[in-house]
Amino acid sequence: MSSPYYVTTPIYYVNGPPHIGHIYTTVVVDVMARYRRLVGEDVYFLTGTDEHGQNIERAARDHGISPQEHADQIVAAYPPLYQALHVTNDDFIRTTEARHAVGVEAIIARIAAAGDLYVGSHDGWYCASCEAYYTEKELAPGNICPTHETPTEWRSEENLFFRLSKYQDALLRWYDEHEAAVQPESRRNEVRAFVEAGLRDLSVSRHGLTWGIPFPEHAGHTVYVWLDALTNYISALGFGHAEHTLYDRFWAHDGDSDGGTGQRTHAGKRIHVVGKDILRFHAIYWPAFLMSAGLPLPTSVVAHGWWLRDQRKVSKSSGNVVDPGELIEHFGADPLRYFLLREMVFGQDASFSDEAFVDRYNSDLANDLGNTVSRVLTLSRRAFDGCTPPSRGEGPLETAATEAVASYRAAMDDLAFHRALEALWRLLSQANQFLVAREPWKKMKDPDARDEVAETLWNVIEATRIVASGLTPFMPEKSEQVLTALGASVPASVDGLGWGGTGYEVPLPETAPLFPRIDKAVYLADAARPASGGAQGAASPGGAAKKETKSKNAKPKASGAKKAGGESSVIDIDQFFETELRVANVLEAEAIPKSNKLLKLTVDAGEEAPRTVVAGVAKQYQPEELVGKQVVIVFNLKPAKLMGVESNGMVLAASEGDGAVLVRPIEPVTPGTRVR
Ligand code: ME8
Repeated sequence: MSSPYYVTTPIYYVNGPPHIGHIYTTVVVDVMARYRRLVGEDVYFLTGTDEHGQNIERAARDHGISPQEHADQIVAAYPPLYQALHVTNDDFIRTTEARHAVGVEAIIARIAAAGDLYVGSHDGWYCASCEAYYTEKELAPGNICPTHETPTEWRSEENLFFRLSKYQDALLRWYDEHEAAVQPESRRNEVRAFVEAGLRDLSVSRHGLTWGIPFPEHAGHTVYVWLDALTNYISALGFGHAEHTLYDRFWAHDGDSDGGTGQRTHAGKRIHVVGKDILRFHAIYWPAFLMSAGLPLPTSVVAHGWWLRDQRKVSKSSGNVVDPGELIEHFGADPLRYFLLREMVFGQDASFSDEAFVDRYNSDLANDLGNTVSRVLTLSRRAFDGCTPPSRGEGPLETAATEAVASYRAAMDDLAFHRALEALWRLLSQANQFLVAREPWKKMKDPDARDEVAETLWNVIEATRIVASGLTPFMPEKSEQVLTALGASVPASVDGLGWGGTGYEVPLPETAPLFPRIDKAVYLADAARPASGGAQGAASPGGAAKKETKSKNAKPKASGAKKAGGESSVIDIDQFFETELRVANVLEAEAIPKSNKLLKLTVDAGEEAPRTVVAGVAKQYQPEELVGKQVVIVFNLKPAKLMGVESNGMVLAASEGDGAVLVRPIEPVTPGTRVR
C-alpha cells in the first residue's frame, strides 16, 4: 500500500486578497504534492483560510460590513486564482465552517481533560496583526512588533491559560529525537533555543471578542485565534466527528499504540509548510497542544523565508504587495510558478523584482528551454521526414541524464527546489553543448552520416524529454506542451524520468512557440515599473494602485540621457537593455577576400540555426584560433553588408590603440546566454 503523505499550507488570513507570499507557499506545497504523487504516495493536500480574530473583525469594520461578509468576499478570490495557478489541493478549509468548530471543541475537551487549562489574568504587549503577546525583550524600540513593524498595545485580561510550560522538556526531546521535526536545521536550533530559554503558559481565550469560536464551557470567551487556526490541520480531516476516515488515513489510526507515553503514533508523513513568521506557533504551540491532547505530532514543520520588496517583507501591512493576478496575465501561471521556485533558495529570503522576473523568463524559459526544444525538433523534422529519429545509436547523454535525475530526486527529497531545477538545467545545457559539438545540420544531407545524425538528435530529444518530465510538478501545463511537442507523454510516475522513453519515427507536428520572448524594456515601461523594484505603491487586483504607480514612476524614455562628469552620457537601465548582448560559440571562421581587417564568423547564438557575423579582428586573430571560442555579440543589431557579406550582429571587443581584444565569458556558458 502506498504511504500516506499529508501536506498543508498555512491557512491565510482574510484581511486582504492573496499576494505573492501566499501564492509562494501554496505553489511550494503544490509542487511537493505533485512530486509525491509521481513517487506513488497517497497524497492529501490541504489549504484554506483563517477567518476569526480581531484582525479580521477590524478589517470588516473598516469596510462597513460584517466579518462573515468580509471573509466571503476575500475567499471568493481563491478558487479562480488557484485554478489559474493549477493548484491541486484536495480540500480548502475555512475556519468559519461548522466542521472546523467541531474539531476545535474536540481538541479543547481533550486538553481540558488532561488538566492543562486554568483561568488566570494576563497582561502584556499585544500585536493585533500577529494575534500574539510579546515580551519587552522581543519588541523593537517603541514597543514595535518585530514582524509587522507596527506599534503593539498594552492589554490586560482574564483568560483561560494553557499549561505550555509543562511541555518544555517534551518539546526539547521532540526536537532532539526527530531531526526532521523542524526544518531547516538553522530554524530548529532557533526554536530549540527559544524553548530552552523557558516557556510561559499561553492564554488561549479572548474575553469580549465576539468574532471567534465560543470557548466551550466559558461563556463570554472565544477561542484564541491560533488555537482555533492550528486545529484546522486535523478538523479538515474529520477530527472530532464520528466519521473520520481521512483523519485515520492521514493523521492517526484509532488503534495506533503509544508505547506508554500517552502519545498516539502514525506511520505516514504529516508536513506543515509555513513562512518563518509563524514558525513559533507551528513548532511550539501546535505540538504542545497535540501532546496535551495525546495526538500524533506533525512529522515536519518546514519554514521558508520571505519574499522581500525594497528590503522589506512583502505584506499587506507594509503596503508593498505583489499581485499574482497581474503576473499570471502577462506571463502565464507556469512561468510564475517556475520563477518562485527557482529564484528563492528554499529557506532563505529572496527579493522580488519585475526585472528579475523577465530576465529569468527570457534566459531560462525562452532561451534555454524553448530554444533547445524548437531547435532540436526543427532539425529532427528536417532530417527525418517530420519525425523523431528512426534509431538511437549509443547513449552519449545517458550518463549525464542519469546523474541529473539522481540530483533532481535527492533535491526534491530535501525540499531544495532550486537545486532540483538547477540539475535539470545542467542537463539541458549538456544536451545543447553536445548538439553544437556534433553539428548535425552539416551532416544531414550526407547519407553516410544518417546514423550519427539520428544518434545525436535522439539523444538530445531524450535528454529534453527527461528535463520536461522533471518539470511536471513545477510547470504542469507548459511541461505537457513541451512533452507533446517532443512526441512524448506526461509521465505517470517518476519512472518516466528513466532513460529511453523517446519513441522512433514519432510525428513531430509544428507547434506554437512555447515561451515567446518578452521585450523587457517594453514590459517594464508598459507596467511603468522601476527596473529594480524600487519604492512604489502596491499593485492591486483592481488596478487602481497600478495607475498610481505609473504616474509616480513613469520614466522619461530616451530623453533620460544626460552628461555625467562631462564624459560619457548617462542612460537609464531600460535603454541599456534595448541592446541585447548574448554569448555565442564560434563554429567557423574565415578570412574575407580582399579585406585585411574583417573575418567572417559562423556562430551559434542559441538559435535554431547558426548566424553569420562579420568581425573586424583579422589583424589580431587567425581564423582557426577563434573556432571553438566563445564571444559576446550584439544580438539585435540591424543586419548590415560588409565587403559583400551580410553581418547579423556585432562581436564585442575591447579597443586598445589600433588593436581589438575579443571579449568572452571567463567560464563557458550555454550559447545564447544573455549578457547584462
Ligand atoms: O499567518 N514571503 O496568515 P497570513 C513568503 N493565518 N511567504 C509569505 C509572505 C512573504 N512575504 N507573506 C505571507 C497567518 N507569506 C495565519 C496562519 S496557520 C494555522 C495560520 C505566506 O495570511 C507564508 O506562508 O499572514 C506565511 O507564513 C503565511 O503566508 C502567512 O499568511
